Amino acid sequence: MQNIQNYINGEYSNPIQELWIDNYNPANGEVYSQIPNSQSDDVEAAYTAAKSAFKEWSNTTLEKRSRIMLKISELIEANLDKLAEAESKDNGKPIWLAKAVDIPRASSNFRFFANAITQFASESHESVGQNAINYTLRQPIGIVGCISPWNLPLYLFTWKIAPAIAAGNCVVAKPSEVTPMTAYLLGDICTQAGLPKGVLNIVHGLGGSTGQAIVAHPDIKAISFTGGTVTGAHIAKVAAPMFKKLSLELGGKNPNIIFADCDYDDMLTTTVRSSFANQGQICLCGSRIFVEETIYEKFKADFVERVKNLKVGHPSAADTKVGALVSKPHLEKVMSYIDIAKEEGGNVLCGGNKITVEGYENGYYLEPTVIEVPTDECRVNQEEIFGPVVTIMPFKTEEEVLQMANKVKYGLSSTLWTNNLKRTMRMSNQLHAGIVWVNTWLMRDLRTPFGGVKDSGVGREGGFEALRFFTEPKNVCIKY
Ligand code: TXE
Repeated sequence: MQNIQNYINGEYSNPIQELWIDNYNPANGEVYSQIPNSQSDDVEAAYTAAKSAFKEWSNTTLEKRSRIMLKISELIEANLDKLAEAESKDNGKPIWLAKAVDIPRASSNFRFFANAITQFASESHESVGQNAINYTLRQPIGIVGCISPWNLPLYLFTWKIAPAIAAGNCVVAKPSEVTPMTAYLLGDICTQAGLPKGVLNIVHGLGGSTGQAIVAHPDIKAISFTGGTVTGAHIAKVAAPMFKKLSLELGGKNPNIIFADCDYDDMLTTTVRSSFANQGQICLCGSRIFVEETIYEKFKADFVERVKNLKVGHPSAADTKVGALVSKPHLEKVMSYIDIAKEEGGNVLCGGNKITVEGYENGYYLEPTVIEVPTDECRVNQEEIFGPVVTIMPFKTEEEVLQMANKVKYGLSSTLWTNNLKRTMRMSNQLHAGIVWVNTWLMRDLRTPFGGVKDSGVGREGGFEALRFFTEPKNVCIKY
């Protein structure tokens, strides 16, 4: 049994009150490690370490910050196999996916922000006729909190930490209690890279105890959070009276809109991926598929055939396309939606059942599931399921599909398949979403703003948006 420890002031330590939580391997349902359930005293220790590091770190040259971050990036790459194995064991995702996407992306996050900070410029405004010049200082906030979820563990953890420290802040960070392992390993990598003690502090534990203590800490002045919408709303409530800066990246129920004039094969292949990548546990997955009536029956047949052929299996098997869901409660939540769909008159075209993988009978495996829904207003079409379950239904006109696409409380991403330029422009303008992909999905350029509208959150991450979030602008006006 491997015990995970907090990483505070550059050192690993047990939680002060010695409270521990079991950590499960979703591929076989077994407890394989224990993690701290840190309390407010642990968070206070992390805060104190961050505070004592802040003066020096915020005055460290950009070149030096950048050099250390590039070293972290290199070390993540050098530990690719070890980190990918840990991620896969913790999360249930296929190991090839962790190796090809999650861990390389964590490395890119540090590399990207190591470079971005050296290009981050602020504005100046000459007050013509008044003999004055204004310039804007972009100062680090101080101590910031980063709280991340379980679906893309190291990828999303570093997506917050990298811009935070690049901008000169010191961080108290909490990964999800469901997938703590790669965040734990990151501590050692930061030490090896020469990150000064206290710049990054990692406390493990439950949302209601550790996470709550970070959000409620009066001197942690900004919170960057990715997770569920209900949790995001709670965090906003706790943080509001303290006027904290908040970046909330929450859930999604993203439309995947397919017009008959699209490049069909490309669309079909990508739609399988956008539906079931990472077991459908990505906030950007296209979980509501709308297909133009004239190609609906053909699409339905082709899509279901492809989905039936997706191999569900142990995350370490090379041919596994769909691994295990992250946890037992999550599997149960996702399966409950399949029952709800049936009650609502949905037609399960394929999947819908728990799978037993030989040798791993207690793992959390579910067949990729496609549900044809009678109306866009049913619960499975409105609520975030966050698993390998998608809905499909036909549409007749652009106006009709636009209305259905927008008629949900979420607004994270949208995917549009068409070769009609005017329609692309019209629809991109009108879709309620922070991101619109046209003839592609999850193509990311780290310079672009990332985030959602409506219940998908507030604020944007990515590029200079993230550096703006993690700095306070100060206007200096000099009369001469
Ligand atoms: O997320 P939580 P859960 C969605 C998805 C999923 C649902 C719930 O629909 O089924 O959310 O998942 C920490 N104060 N997404 O319950 O609880 C928690 O410890 C401070 C979408 O697992 O939001 C973890 O570190 N922190 C999503 C993080 O918040 C708190 C990814 C996220 O956990 C806290 C994951 C509190 N009171 C789930 N309570 C996405 N946007 O990609 C919990 N946390």
